[in-house]
Amino acid sequence: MQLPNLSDTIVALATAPGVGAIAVIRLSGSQTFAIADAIFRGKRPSEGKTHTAHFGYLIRPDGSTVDEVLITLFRGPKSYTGDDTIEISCHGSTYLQQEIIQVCLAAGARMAQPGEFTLRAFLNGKMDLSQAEAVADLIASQSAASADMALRQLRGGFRDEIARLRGELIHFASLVELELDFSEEDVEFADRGQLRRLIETIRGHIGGLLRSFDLGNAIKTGISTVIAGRPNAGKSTLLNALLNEERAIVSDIAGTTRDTIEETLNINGVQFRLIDTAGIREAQDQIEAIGVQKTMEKIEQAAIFVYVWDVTSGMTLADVHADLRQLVRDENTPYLVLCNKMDRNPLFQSEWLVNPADDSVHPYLQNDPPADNAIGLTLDRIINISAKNEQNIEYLKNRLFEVAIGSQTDTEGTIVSNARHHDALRRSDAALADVLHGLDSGITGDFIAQDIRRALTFLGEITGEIGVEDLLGEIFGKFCIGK
Ligand SMILES: Nc1nc2c(ncn2[C@@H]2O[C@H](COP(=O)(O)OP(=O)(O)OP(=O)(O)O)[C@@H](O)[C@H]2O)c(=O)[nH]1
Ligand SMILES: [Mg+2]
Repeated sequence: MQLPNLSDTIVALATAPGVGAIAVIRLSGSQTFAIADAIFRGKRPSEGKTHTAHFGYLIRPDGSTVDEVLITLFRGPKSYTGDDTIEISCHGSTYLQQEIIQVCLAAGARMAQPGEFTLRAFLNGKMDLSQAEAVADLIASQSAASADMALRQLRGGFRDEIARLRGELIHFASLVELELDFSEEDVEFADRGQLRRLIETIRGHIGGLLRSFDLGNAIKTGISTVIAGRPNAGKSTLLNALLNEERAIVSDIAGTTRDTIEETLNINGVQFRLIDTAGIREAQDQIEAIGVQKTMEKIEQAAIFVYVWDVTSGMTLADVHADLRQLVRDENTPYLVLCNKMDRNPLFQSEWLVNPADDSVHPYLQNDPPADNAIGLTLDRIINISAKNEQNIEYLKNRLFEVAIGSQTDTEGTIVSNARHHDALRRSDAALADVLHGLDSGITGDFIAQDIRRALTFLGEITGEIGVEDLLGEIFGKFCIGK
């Protein structure tokens, strides 16, 4: 994709399209102040100081007034894009917005492409590529956790970390390359043992970043939480209780829910995508069979699996265990077992329920432990609830949060949330693995240096220092216009 002409002065609506109290139109590029002088009646923009706001009138080429506006001046390089920039705050009618943009176009600006303001900020060195991508994530964020994550990246957390890793590698790459200049003398400037330890440390670090992607991606897109179990267990009642809204149809007829129902729920600032499913059993008809099939697919893609057990149904914990073994194919998927309808079974109304975190042994685990417990069912995964009476629902929400996020949010560590970054890290890690293989098999310095350079290139792609020209169109094309 070809990059737009960066010497043009560009204009776009910066606020959301539609009617609002105020709209902001942004103008940026070398001709910004010349254009502003032509279209603004008030203090001459070109004579104004940077970072000042001025009241005046926006006028058409024929001298007629479009609107009363406030303009804010930013002289490059101290602006978002790094170029001269003016923001025009006008009254928020869609007609006025369009009219002002037309006036700017007539005076010599052109319409900005999606993400072009941020593209310029990147090319002018105002931010690196990972920060520019964080801008898009921040705009798209729908929960406190995803906004925090994007903000951390925007502030350069990831950039600094990558720069540190690269710095260490560059040092060694240059030592190894120096050896090549003295190849006849058979010297080793780069201590091989030290190099190995460094590569191992860096790989350990990259491994942590790679692992954080699951969480990062889940925070960005919402944590898919699948509610499943046998028919009539109370899954839809639970969905409603969690949402505090009568979202799904509830009835005492087994097989009420046939299609999956998806709703989002914010728990402590993290977005969960709750998915209520059709109860699992031998389907009675074709439609139900499709529903059960869909349930199985959802469980496979789930980040968290919530199994609802009706404790009035006569099902034992061993039965539950058998269900779980069958349903949870990926043993890394965290799950919770909910003993629902506890209001109707005295066994589940012991002291244990009043304080579910108490570590006294759950009556069912004590009396009826699963024979092999192959899935590692433990007490802290079992929660007594009454979906209908909304008992222990708050506790369940906290447990969902803990299971999804664990202790990972208290660490200030970097969380990778961008698939492009994940891919670059993966390739960099593979190149470093090659370095280690090379050291093991005693290959010559020039091959080792080559592999280190390869790892460096992949890391450099994350921040945009290296070889990303082809990617820019794709990355910035996903932005909204005006950013
Ligand atoms: N006493 C009691 N009844 C409950 C509780 N939770 C659900 N029920 C009842 O159990 C029946 C089934 O509830 P649903 O929520 O429709 O069950 P489901 O698992 O969605 O069922 P399907 O969609 O058919 O798979 C309804 O009559 C609910 O009122 C509970 O905590 N206590
Ligand atoms: Mg249902």
